[in-house]
Amino acid sequence: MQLKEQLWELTKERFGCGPDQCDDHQLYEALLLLCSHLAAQRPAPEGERKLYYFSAEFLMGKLLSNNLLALGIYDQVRELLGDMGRELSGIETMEPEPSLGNGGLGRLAACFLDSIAALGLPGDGVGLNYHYGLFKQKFENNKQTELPDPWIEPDSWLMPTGKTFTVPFGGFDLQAVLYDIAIPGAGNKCANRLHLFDVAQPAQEPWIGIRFDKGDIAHNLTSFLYPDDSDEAGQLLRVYQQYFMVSAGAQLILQELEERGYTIDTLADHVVIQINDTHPSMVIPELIRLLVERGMSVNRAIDQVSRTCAYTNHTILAEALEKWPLSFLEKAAPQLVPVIRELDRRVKEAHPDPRVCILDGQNRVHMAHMDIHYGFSVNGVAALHTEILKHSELKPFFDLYPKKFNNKTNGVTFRRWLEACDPRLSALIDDCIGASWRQDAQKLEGLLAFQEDANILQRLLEVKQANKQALCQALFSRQAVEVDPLSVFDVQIKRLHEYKRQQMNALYIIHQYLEIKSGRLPQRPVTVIFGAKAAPAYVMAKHIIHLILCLRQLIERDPQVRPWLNVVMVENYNVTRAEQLIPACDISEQISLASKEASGTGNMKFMANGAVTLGTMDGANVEIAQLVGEENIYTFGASSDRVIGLYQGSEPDGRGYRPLELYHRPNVERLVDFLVSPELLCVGDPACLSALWRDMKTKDWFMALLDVEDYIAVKQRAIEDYGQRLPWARKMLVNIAKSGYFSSDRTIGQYNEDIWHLK
Ligand code: 26Q
Repeated sequence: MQLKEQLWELTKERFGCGPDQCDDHQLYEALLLLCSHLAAQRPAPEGERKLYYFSAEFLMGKLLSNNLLALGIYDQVRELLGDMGRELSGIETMEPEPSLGNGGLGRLAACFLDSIAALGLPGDGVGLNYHYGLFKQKFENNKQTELPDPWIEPDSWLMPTGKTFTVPFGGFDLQAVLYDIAIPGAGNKCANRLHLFDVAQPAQEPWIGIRFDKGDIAHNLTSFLYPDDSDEAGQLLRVYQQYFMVSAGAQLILQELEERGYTIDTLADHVVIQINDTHPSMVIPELIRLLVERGMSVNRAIDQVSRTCAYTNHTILAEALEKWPLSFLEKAAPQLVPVIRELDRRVKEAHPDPRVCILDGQNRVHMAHMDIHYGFSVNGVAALHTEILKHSELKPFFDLYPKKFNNKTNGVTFRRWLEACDPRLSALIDDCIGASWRQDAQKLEGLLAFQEDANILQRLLEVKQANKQALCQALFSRQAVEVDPLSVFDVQIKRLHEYKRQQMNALYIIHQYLEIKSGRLPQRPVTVIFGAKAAPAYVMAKHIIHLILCLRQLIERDPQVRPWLNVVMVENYNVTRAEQLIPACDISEQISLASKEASGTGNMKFMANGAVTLGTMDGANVEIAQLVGEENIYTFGASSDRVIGLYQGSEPDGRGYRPLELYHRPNVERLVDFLVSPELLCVGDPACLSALWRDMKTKDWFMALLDVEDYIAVKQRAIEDYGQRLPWARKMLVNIAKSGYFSSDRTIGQYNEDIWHLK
C-alpha cells in the first residue's frame, strides 16, 4: 500500500477524517503510528554475536524526523504534507522531547544507537523508562527554578513487549516490565531496539515540584532521572535504580541467549555488554550470580562474564567516580554482596596494592575498579582523555592490564546533527560534492576543493545568515528576546559545571561591558548565547546562572551597551533547542579547564555546522585542532600537563594554584570585583553574587583566573577575524570538511572492530 493510503487509513480509523482535516497533534499521532508500524515490521540485524549497550541514560531527543529519515520516507512525507499546505516542522513541535539523560553521556548513547542500527549491527540499548526526564528549567527573578517534565503521552514511541522479569531486592521483589523503542537503521531494512524497564505500578499522582517520596521504591523507582552532581539524599534510590536495570537486563540477555539456541557456557561468544560509565557496573556481579544460580561454577562464571563485559570511562573528575557504601548494596541487593566480596578477595590476593582494590578500607565498592578487573576492555572517549587515564588517573590499572586500555574518540550522528538540523547547509553541501556524504561523512573532505571558490564561500555565509535569522525569530517568539542577526553569535551550550567555565565567559562579558562603558567600542556587535541547566543541588552552578541572568538584565537596560553586547540565556536548554542553536553559531565555546572535559561532543556538532571553535586543548578539541590546523581554530589557555602539575602542587614552587595572586593583576581584579559592584548588586542577589566572588578569589577550583586573560585576548582576535568575511567562510568550510572524522558511524565502526567483533 502506498504511504498516502496508509496515512489516510490511519487517520480515518483514529479520527474519522482524512489527514487534511487533522490538526497538528492528530497528524503527529498518525505519523508516529505510521513510523512505529513500519519499524516494528523490520527484522533485527543478523549475527552470531549481539551487543547490549547498558546505560542509565539515553537522551534521545525528538524521534519523528529521525525515524522518518531512517525509514526512508522523510521526503515523501514532507511532500505529502506540503500538498495539504502543512509543514513537518509545525507537526514536530507537537512531540514532547524524551529527556532521559543529563547531557553528553546520555546523548552519546543515543547517537550510538543510531549508528549501530545504520551500520546494520545487532545491538540493543538497555536502560530505564523514567517517567520524568531531566527537569524543565524556568527562570524567575534571575534564578533557575525546576519543574517536572512528563513526556509519556497515551501515544508515544514506547511499545509494550509483554515481557516481565522479577528483580529481587533485599526484603521484596519487584516486577520489571519491558517497553521497547524501535531504532530503525538508516539506509537498510533492519531495526534494533532500545529496551527500557519500568516498574509495574508507577506512581500516578501529578507532581507539583520535583520532590517525591524517595522511600517508596515500588512506585517511584522509575519516576525520575537523576541529575548529575545531585545531593546525597536519594543515593540509595539511585542504587535501587541501577540494580533494577542491570538485573532485568541480565535476565533478558540470558533469555535471548537461550531463544537464539545457545547455552550459557557460550555467553562470551554470543554476547557483548558495553557498560556506559559505572552506572550499570552491577551487571558484572549480577550476571555472575545468575550463571552460578543456573549451575555454572564460580570460576567459569567469572571467566565468562569477564570476557563479555567492556567498560567506557567518561570522566576524570575524581568526585564523579562512583563508590557505593557496601551497606547500600546490603540493603538493595544483598545477594550481590557475597559475589562482590569474592571478586574483591581475588583482586587482593593477586594484587595487594590498595589503589586497585574493589572494597576499600571504608567498605565502599569502587565500581570502576570492578569493571577494569572483570571486564576485557577499558576505553576513554578522546585521545587526550585516554592518555590521562593511562598515565595518571588509572595508572596502577594500566600497569596491570596495558592491553585492556584503548581509545574510542566520541562521535555524533550526522543524520541528526547535520542532515536534519541544518537542511540549508546540507543542500549546499549536496550542490558541491553530491549526496554521498550522507552515507559516509568522511566524504565531506571533498569540500576542501572549494576553499578558493568565492561563490561557494559566499553561499556558505548566506546559509549561516539564514540560520541566524531563523534563530532570532525563534528566540523572539519563545522568550521575547531581541537579537541582532548581524552580530557575531558566540554560543556556549552545555550542562552548567564549574569545570566547563561558563563563569570565565561571564568575565569576558564583564570585560566587554566595562570597555564599552569607558568609551572603547568593539569592532562589531556580539551576542553571547548560553544554554545550561544546573543540577538542583549544585549551589555554585546556580550562582553562575544567576550571574549570567543579572548581566543580561544590566546590559539590556543600558542603551549605551545594548547595541554592542547582548547576553542571551536560552531557557530550558535541551536537545531540541540545541538543534536550533548549533546551525546558527559563529563561534563555538569549548573552554573547559584542560584535562577536565573527557571529550565533549557539542564541539563536534558545532564544527560540522560551520562554527569555528574557541577552545582549550582539552578533550576532543585537541583532535579538532589537529584536523583543521591552527589557522582554523582559536586555542588558548594552560595545557593539560600544566594543569595536572598545578593540581599536584608541583608548580611553580610546590605551592600549587593560588588564585589570589592572579586576582591581584589589575585587569583581573576589576573583572572579578564587578560581581559585587553596585551596578550588579542592584539587579542581583547579594548573597549569591558575593559567594561567587569569594569563591573565585580564594578557591577557583577550575582555574578560571589562570586562563581568563588569554581567553579574552584570543576571543577578541576571533571576533576581529570574523569581519573578513571570505577568509572566515574558508575557516567554516575547512571545519565542515574535516568534521567527518567525528561521525559516530566511525566511532561505532572502531568499537566493533576492536571490542565487539559483531560481524
Ligand atoms: C552519578 C551518580 C549519581 C548521580 C548521577 C551521576 C551521574 C550522572 C550523569 C554522573 C555523570 C553523568 C554524566 C556524565 C557525562 O555526561 N559525561 C560526559 O560524557 C560525554 C560523552 O563521553 C563526554 O563528551 C563529556 O566530556 C563528559 O563530561
